[in-house]
Amino acid sequence: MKLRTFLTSAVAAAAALAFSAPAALAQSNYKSEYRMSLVLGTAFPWGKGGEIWANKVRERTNGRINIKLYPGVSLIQGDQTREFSALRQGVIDMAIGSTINWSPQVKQLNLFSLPFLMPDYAAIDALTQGEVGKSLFATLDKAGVVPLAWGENGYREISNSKHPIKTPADLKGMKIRVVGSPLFLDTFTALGANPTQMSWADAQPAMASGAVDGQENPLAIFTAAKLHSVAQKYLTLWGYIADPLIFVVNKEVWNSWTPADREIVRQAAIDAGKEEIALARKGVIEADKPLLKQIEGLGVTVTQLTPAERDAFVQATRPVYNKWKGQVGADLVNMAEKAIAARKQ
Ligand code: X2X
Repeated sequence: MKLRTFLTSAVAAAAALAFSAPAALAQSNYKSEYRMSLVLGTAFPWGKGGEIWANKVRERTNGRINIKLYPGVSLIQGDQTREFSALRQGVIDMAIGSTINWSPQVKQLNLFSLPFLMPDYAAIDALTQGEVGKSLFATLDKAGVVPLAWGENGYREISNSKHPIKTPADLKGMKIRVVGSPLFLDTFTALGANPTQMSWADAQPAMASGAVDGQENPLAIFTAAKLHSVAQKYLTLWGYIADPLIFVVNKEVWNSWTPADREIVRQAAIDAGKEEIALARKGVIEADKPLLKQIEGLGVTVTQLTPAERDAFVQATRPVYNKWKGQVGADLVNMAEKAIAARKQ
């Protein structure tokens, strides 16, 4: 090889190295596996959403970002209300979390648990897909995580082992398992029940043993977790709250990725979120509600409230709504109320 040719190719090689160095360097910081925390596994829309997100990211990054699912919030020993802190600290790399489970740390997320704020799915969408959603993402960003997309757990209907619930009086003295946000204690106390906080992992054995009488969760959870087999024989459709899910990534992990990979992860979360929401609503948005038929087929008595019956629950929980409006932030709640009033049906 002539000296000139040699020098030219050496320069070209050095230039190529210089160009690819930042990307190569960045990617050498990539972990071989990223840990995604979830409360529920792939038998549920929630866990399916995690699987869909992970698969899209793996495919679109050609395996540069490899995500493993940790359902049952196993990275934090099942203690779902610690998930947000663990995310911030880096014990968890990414998560799809319920607004309920993160609301002890991010008080604004209690918005979705204000009783009877959201009358229908259009109301949920008006919040998550509008200004309220943007404001909450800004809050989460400030709180130290990177929020990417919305998903949905669903409308939380109430079940129990004792008798049909048609009026607040039917809840009197009933032991109801709730998630660990104080707002739930206020709501169920206002209804005359005896609420008790416990994790989802502890809830199922507690229902089986009769330590608690009832619980509230979306219908997709009722069927997939077979709650009829842990004495939940009565189900009332009251649609008092619904919990959205949020797709997030730990900030350091996010910053360790190239801008192109961040964009892939974000878009994959948005795409997976849409698919997950469709799964979460399947069986309940159709006119004949096939999921309800399935539940009745399991021997469960399903109670539908008349508007007047439902209103008795609205009235009984109004003081809780008003008290928590202040705690969540009156401006945010006002923004939410306006967005719901203006929603397209
Ligand atoms: O614990 C629950 O009830 C569950 C599974 O719905 C949540 O994580 C909020």
